[in-house]
Amino acid sequence: MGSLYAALLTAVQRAPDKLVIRTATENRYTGHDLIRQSQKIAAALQSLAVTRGDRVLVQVEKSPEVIPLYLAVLQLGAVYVPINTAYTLSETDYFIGDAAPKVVVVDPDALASTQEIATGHDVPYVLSLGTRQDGTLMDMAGSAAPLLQFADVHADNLAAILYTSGTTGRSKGAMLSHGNLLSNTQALAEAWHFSASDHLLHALPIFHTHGLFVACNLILFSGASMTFLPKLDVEQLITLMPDATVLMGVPTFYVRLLESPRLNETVTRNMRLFISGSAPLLEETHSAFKARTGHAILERYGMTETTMNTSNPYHGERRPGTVGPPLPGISVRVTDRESGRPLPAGETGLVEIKGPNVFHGYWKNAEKTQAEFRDDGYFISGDLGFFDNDGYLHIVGRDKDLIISGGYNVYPKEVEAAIDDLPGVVESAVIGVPHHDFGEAVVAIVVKRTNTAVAEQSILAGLSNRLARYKQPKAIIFVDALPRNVMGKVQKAQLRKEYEDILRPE
Ligand code: MCA
Ligand code: AMP
Repeated sequence: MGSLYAALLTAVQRAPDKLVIRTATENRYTGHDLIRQSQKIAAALQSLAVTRGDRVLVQVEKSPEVIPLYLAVLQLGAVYVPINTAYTLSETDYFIGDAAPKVVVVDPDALASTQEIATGHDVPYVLSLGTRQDGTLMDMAGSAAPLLQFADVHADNLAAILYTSGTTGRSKGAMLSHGNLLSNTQALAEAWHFSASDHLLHALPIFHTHGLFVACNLILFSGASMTFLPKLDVEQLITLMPDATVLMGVPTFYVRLLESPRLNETVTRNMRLFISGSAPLLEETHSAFKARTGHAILERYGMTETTMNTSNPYHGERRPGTVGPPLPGISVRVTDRESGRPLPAGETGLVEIKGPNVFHGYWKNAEKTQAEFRDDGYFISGDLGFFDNDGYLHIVGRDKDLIISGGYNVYPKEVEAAIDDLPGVVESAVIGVPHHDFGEAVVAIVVKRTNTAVAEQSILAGLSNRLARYKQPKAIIFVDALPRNVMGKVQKAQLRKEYEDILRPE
């Protein structure tokens, strides 16, 4: 197994005239055009001396043009580093400093502000890419002759670094190799029976594993096609469903689809597969969807560090509330939290993963990497679960202090640190509470200094330039003191219980 790029190129070249990517209104790329455009972008990047191992950091709005850019980076053997467009400038500053990219690509509107940050980190080039095939990168590619050669990379060479929030400090970059991504794509193509006749409705962001690797790699590798939609719009999805075969989404997609009276068996009758992941799908969502459409949503389980680990079966029972057995070639075990001893079926412990999908460590962070691997090579996921007697994995909770809101991870420590820095705040505790739409939502419990005028609005205003919108609390509660145990540790479980209904609809 070698280059992910070579595998995707071979697959796309099989049907050069086929329309691979379209939007709701435009036919954008045939296989031939997609490859040609990526080769022109590769030539443009090469003219800036981008070469093997160089990072290319990309923070742009979703558009079909991002796919040839991604392919171009892979073609050069460089490392693709996608960043959430919701990040504030101060968050972006950290990622640019940490990744030390040779090139940063941003939205045309963000060019000047990013240039300033990038200069501070000695980044040689900042280019722009807009959603209307515009920007300085497009200008350079337009006049470039397509680059036909591609880097002869090994399976262990890095293809991408994806940042995932850290439980203690700042986000860590998960280093994913060509072998990681290609092996997982092959495993998913087989497990989910993907073929050239598939058409995916793509409404996820493309800066995370789910929307980029699970969705796009799989479509290109299968010689299939997709409709690229800028964001989730359930009415648009339902309108497009009769011409599609697959949807991938986070649980919020399915909760919102069910809110539409137009969702029924007729509109979904050409669909062969609805896939859910990134956060737990409630059993009630699974059964309501089955009752309304006749389709059993296929739930799978993954992580940025490992891409996909387990999946409910394509044929056979898709068991609600479980994430299914391990994918072929991947070992998953459940161990005792303290001793690390593997546990039998039925007993809950830490979920650990080993296989060709498991990442190569955290970028510039050997210490953290070492802490999260067992001596025998298993990666400690930080999720808690158990296997049932039929080998289906049940994720029952998290050992890590993590909130997953609408499929986005929020690390309470990061939000607490930002709140605690604000004037008038003594301390805070950030928790996730049930939310009908996002699954979990961020809530902050704050202790303020006596006689200060700190209010919910002043805290939100103080956070607005520091934290991406999805990390900001949906509610702020003021208390006199945080509950602590004898060791002085804040009792988050108690807070979660106390405020579990705070965001439930009346
Ligand atoms: C938007 N907002 C959110 C979220 N999204 N707040 C909390 N959590 C969120 N996820 C904010 C907006 O800024 C806005 O704030 C308000 O909530 C309402 O926004 P809305 O228009 O409803 O949002 P949307 O554009 O419809 O987005 C909701 C969404 C989206 C469709 C659930 O967040 C989404 O696409 N999530 C998918 C994330 C994803 O791809 N995760 C995969 C990670 P205001 O109005 O106040 O400004 S990869 C992964 O986890 C692993 C590897 C895996 O297994 O896949
Ligand atoms: P990320 O750090 O964005 O890669 O998120 C990975 C985390 O998402 C995992 O460690 C799990 O906690 C969670 N996750 C992903 N898929 C599922 C699922 N189907 N059910 C429950 N949790 C999930």
